[in-house]
Amino acid sequence: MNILARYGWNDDWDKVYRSYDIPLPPGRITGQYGRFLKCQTAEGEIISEIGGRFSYMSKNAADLPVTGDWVLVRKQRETDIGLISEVLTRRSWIARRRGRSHHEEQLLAANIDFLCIVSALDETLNLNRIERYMLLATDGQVEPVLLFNKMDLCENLIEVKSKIQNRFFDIPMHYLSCNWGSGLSEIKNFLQPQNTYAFVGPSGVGKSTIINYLLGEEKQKIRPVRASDHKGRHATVSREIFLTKDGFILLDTPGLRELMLTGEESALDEVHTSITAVAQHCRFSNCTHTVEQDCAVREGVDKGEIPEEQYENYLKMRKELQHLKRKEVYSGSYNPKKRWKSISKEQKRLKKRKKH
Ligand SMILES: Nc1nc2c(ncn2[C@@H]2O[C@H](COP(=O)(O)OP(=O)(O)OP(=O)(O)O)[C@@H](O)[C@H]2O)c(=O)[nH]1
Ligand SMILES: [Mg+2]
Ligand SMILES: [Zn+2]
Repeated sequence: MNILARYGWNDDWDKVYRSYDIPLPPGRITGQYGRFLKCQTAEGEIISEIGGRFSYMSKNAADLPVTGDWVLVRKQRETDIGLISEVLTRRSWIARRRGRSHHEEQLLAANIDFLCIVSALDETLNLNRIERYMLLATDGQVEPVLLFNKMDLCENLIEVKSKIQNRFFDIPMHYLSCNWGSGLSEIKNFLQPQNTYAFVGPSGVGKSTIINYLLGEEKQKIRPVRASDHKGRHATVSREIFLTKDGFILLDTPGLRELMLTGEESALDEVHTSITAVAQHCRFSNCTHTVEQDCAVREGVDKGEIPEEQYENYLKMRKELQHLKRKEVYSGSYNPKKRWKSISKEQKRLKKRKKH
């Protein structure tokens, strides 16, 4: 298999590439280090930077290349440093808002097939936070997978598992302990070669430890968590792609301190599927599930069919997204993601049609 295929290149990408009609070779960004990007091409790895004209033409930071992007790159003869002149249209991405007062989006990675949302089964476990990460996935057209690590630290595993199952019954999930070495072969069975898996989650949950295991070597730095507060000390500092011998493409990310949401309110329906399903039975089709009469969602919460904690988190996340929307309308800001979204939706639609 050629080297680009090992990094996820396929016929679909070839088609996209041809449509650009630019006589430069393609490559995949496998790491970011300040202003330099590591770019894997058929001829090998090229340390690259963003071409001046390209960076000038980009209206938004989100137009610039990130780890996982497929780009067009030209090696400069004098320095051997590559110049990136184009980012091929992204098929999927993960993006968050830069900060509380910003609504500018920060792209964390692109062209991801599965988002592995990692949690630790200790006191840092937070199901509300998992739902926030799930929004990241659905909004970026990525399939979420839940990984629950540090099983060895969980004292009431049966109880915890049933709570998790109750909340995330329709999402693939795996339990593991890197310390015991259990659950890891199950994950290997789940992974598919030539697919890109991004590992996200708070610092210290064991993202890099899992990746090291799958690599079969200690490529990734890990650091013990502080016993006092179970917080990691940010061992991983960059977003980087690793290829395993089995052909899995793994993208490690540093733990996020805070996950500011971005995206469409409609993406919430895919995260909170149990609420969406019950909401069909509300009396009003535009029910907000707060004050209306005959609200099936609130009834579901009262009857214990929808966990109260989930309902509260749904409202909170919705409020955050609505607030963001109002700000966006007010400032008339341009969201470039919408452009990629419509393109990639169109691509998916065409692909589906082809299959039938
Ligand atoms: N008890 C226990 N500790 C684990 C397990 N997996 C990883 N750890 C430990 O958790 C600590 C943090 O692991 P990392 O892999 O660095 O965590 P990370 O999620 O990559 O953290 P950042 O890179 O900071 O985002 C290390 O001390 C690991 O040895 C596990 O299954 N059980
Ligand atoms: Mg790490
Ligand atoms: Zn309702």
